[in-house]
Amino acid sequence: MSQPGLFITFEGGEGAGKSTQIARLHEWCEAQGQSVLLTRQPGGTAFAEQIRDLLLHQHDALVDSKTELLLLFAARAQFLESLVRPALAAGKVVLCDRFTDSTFAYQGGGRGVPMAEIQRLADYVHGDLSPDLTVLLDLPVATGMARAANRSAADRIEQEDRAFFERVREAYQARAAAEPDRIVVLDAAQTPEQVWQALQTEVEGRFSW
Ligand code: Z5A
Repeated sequence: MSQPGLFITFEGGEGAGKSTQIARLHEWCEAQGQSVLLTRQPGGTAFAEQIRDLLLHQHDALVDSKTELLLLFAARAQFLESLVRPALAAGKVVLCDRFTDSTFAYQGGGRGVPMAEIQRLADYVHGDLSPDLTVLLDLPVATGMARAANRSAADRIEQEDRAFFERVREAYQARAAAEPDRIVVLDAAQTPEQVWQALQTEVEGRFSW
């Protein structure tokens, strides 16, 4: 879709450093004079943040994978219509911590939901909207889990086992191989400064600000 703004999404497994790098890019974009919307998935609006709570908190009942998928896309539909599309139309740079590649990786790769079903929902909910750039921070699962272990208690999805996160990583890598123009893969095992240098080079090379 041709729009005045730019839509940049960040993806990766546990502890890949998305929050760290997105914060640096946010600061840098503003220093270039860009107006930035920093947001996340699931969530981003008050309504969608309530769906995020439902998705990430522990529940007594098992959450069926179809229910999880539909809640993710319900939150996403609200988020796109009320937040992202207006921001892009106003010429903003939208930086989003996770988007639909997460759904292909976690629900598709991790849970085994058929990719074609996810694609059908994505087509319906996205319409003609697609990220201009997706930054995939790729990291061995064990390294990411060790980093994540140092922070707050694991949420419902973070409690999955290592095999789940290996499937997530493989699904991300498959998507990057299928869409090399949109998805740039950065080696997230480097230091934060090295990852940032690679990210800045990529952004500067693509967008003329
Ligand atoms: N989910 C889903 O299943 N389906 C979907 O469609 C969507 C999401 C959209 C959201 O979790 C969960 O929802 C997520 C997928 C699922 N669950 N899992 N697993 P979230 O957004 O709350 O959390 P997260 O996305 O998993 O983020 P994170 O694990 O907290 O990590 P991060 O943002 O990528 O990393 P960070 O906070 O920047 O860094 C983590 C730690 O590592 C921190 O102590 C840093 O200081 C450190 N760090 C960062 N970079 C480095 C480097 N380069 N070297 C060493 N240490 C570093």
